[in-house]
Amino acid sequence: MEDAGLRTWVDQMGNVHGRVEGANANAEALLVGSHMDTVVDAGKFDGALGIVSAISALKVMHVNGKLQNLTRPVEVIAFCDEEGVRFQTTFLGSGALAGILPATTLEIPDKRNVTVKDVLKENSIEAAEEMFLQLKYDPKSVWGYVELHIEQGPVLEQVGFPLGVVKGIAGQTRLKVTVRGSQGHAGTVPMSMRQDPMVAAAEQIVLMESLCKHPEEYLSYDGRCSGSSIKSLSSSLVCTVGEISTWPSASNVIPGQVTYTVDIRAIDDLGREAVIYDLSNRIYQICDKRSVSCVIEHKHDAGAVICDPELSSQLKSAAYSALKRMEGDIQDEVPTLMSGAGHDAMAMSHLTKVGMLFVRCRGGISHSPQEDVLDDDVWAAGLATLSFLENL
Ligand code: HGY
Ligand code: MN
Ligand code: MN
Ligand code: MN
Repeated sequence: MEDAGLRTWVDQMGNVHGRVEGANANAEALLVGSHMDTVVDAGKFDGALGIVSAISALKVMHVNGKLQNLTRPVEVIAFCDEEGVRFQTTFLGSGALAGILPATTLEIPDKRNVTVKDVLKENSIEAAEEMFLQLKYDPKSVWGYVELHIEQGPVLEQVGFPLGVVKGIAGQTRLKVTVRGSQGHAGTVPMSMRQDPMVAAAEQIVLMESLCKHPEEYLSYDGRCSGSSIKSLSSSLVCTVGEISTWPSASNVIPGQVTYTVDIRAIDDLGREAVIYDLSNRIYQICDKRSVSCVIEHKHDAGAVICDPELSSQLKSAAYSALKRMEGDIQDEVPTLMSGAGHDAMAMSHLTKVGMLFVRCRGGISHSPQEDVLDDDVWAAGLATLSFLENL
């Protein structure tokens, strides 16, 4: 970031910042960036591409002596812990700047040099509140937040367009379900006498899949969300069990405990809440039927976000001018699309208006080493970022 002419620092949460004041240091700042952490066994572009595009565009301006033309301060932020893989929460870095505490107590899997050890290790909310409040940005000092990100979905590839403007981001909930039964000898306990949490969890997970494929067959109108909202759910409702662990995890022991994660997303917040309410009841019913117990922890919740129309139209013109610079005239309109994936922009929307620009990614594959982009699309993304900054 320094060789792009930026003043740099790392904050207490572990976010990396690079800032240039531009022509008017008192103006509200544009924040631009994405996350530097990844999921396990990830690709190379999720998060990183947004950070590198922002730094590269500023570096071009710096090399051409144009940073002083920026009409307002611009701050690049590489957020930590957007994926929520390490502490079982998410948006820890961007949430700190936006002043939103993690939804629940943080699970710290290992006590070794935790990045924010003074706060998270004791897991004391008072200390976390103290630190989060120190990090929180003053909304009056921020003009907006823009994030460039790979689409992580198939739409841009289907429509044959390198860039797209994000209309909104689906809401998301993370649950942790712990099912407890009676641990026993695999060879001696008759099937009719088992209280096996593994089979209960398996039944719950299969149920989850069919409920999320056909919500209208499961959810009844209960005043919480309208019939139309339940109908519209199936277009965006997705549910994933990504992690499962069992204790004592030995092939000849009927498990005593099984724990699994649930990740539920939908564009409609009321619909998502109705799904979680109904699903929770069905999880408990399966436990009763199988004489096992369970605890459902609500680990994280982020409501759906609508991107700011003004920022979005500026991003659309920036994408348009980038593609014109590359290909001469372009016929089609820059597409707009929803994001099923979550982004730091969800946390930053609690602080300021947000806009996002998507870059096509091969096969829509992400959260996998197969994640890939076309060089020309990355070039277009960089040019679009540059054009956005030049027309701030
Ligand atoms: O899970 C997500 O949607 C994002 O990759 N954090
Ligand atoms: Mn991700
Ligand atoms: Mn991401
Ligand atoms: Mn034995």
